[in-house]
Parts: sequence; structure tokens; C-alpha cells
Amino acid sequence: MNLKLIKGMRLVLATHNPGKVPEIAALLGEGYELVTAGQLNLPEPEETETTFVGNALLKARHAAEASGEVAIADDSGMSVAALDGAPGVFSARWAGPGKDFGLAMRKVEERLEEVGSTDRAAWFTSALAVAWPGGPAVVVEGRVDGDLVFPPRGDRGFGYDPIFRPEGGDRTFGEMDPAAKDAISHRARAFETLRAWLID
Ligand code: ITT
Repeated sequence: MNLKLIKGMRLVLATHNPGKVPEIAALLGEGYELVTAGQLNLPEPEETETTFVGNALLKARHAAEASGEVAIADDSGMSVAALDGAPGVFSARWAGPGKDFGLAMRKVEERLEEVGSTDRAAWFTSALAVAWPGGPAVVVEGRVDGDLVFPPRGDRGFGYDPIFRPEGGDRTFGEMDPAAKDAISHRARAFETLRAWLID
């Protein structure tokens, strides 16, 4: 078994989040045949693990076994220092069944008011896992630090992007063009490690 991501290969993007698809596709670059879990009608597994790494492996493994093809999954989230790392692995769940991230961002602001902290430090984490059907899996992690701004700014990206300002600049992820986010994001940093091991 060749544990490399070779150009020309077909890869299953094991995500049902439409915001992640173009980002993962851009990081992989040209030359792969990409198909999403949604396009294959794969069911969405329940994320029962307590860590990003655990949930990324669970999603990649689930998609690889269900499709019989090599699958790549991302499990990610935003952590707020003053909230002891919340929402963290619960980032998607804070948006409720309607996946309303306006609501999730307001919840972050309200929780910060409740704890009475002026510390706005936050970070995003991405765990990327690649699984071979009936074979091994590889998982790596990346992180980007920054701080939170309220009210939300910008309408690009997805999820919590409009309240997160990565360190070293003044714009939120929601205000940055996709290439600028892809150059420094948690997902890009995880991908750098993946590239070093799995892509020649
Ligand atoms: P899949 O499991 O199908 O991939 P999901 O949205 O449920 O989709 P996660 O469980 O990994 O994915 O949840 C991560 C949440 O964290 C996601 O819904 C976003 O709200 C947030 N998040 C992750 N990466 C982000 C990014 O780059 N920008 C903004 N928010 C992000």
C-alpha cells in the first residue's frame, strides 16, 4: 500500500460543511479528483470524540470505509482563552440545528460578558486526517492565534470568521480574501505538515 497522496488520485472530502470544501481543495491544489461525502450520499457520523484529532480520525475512517476510497477529513474549531477553550470541539454545535453562526458569535460575546473578562485571545485549531480503506490513517494538527472583535466584521469565509482577527494584522478572517486566509489559517498550517509527509 502506498501511503502517499499522488496526483491523479481520487479523494473523498469527508465533510458536509460547504465552507470547508473550497479551502481543502485549494490547499490540495490541482491534480486530484475530489468528491465530497455529500456527493456520495455518505451519512454524517456522530462526532463522539472529545478532541479535534479524535473526531478528524473518526470522520476520515468512516468515509473511507463507507466509500472504499482514500478520505480526508477536517475537524476544527475556535477556542477562547477567557472561556477555558470553549467552544472548541463544540464550535459547530454552538450554532444550533439551524447552523446559525450569527447566534454562535453572539453566544461567544455573551459568555465573555458573563465571565467579565477583557481578555479577547482566541485560536483556531484544525486536525486533518487521511484514512485508507481497510488500512492506516494519519492525523496532524495546525493552529492560528489571534483575538476576537465585536461586532462581527466581513462576510467572507464561514463560521466564526467575522469575529476572529489573526495576529499580525487588523482584518478579520471574514474580511480577508480566501487566498490570504489560506496562507495563514489553522487548516493551512495543518496541511503543511500533511504535505511534508504525504505529498512528494
Ligand atoms: P464536518 O464535520 O462535516 O466537516 P462541521 O461544520 O460539523 O462539518 P466541525 O465539526 O469540524 O465541522 O466543526 C467546526 C466548526 O468550527 C465549524 O462549523 C465552524 O463553525 C468552526 N470553524 C472551523 N474552521 C473554521 C474557519 O476556518 N473559520 C471559521 N469557523 C471555523
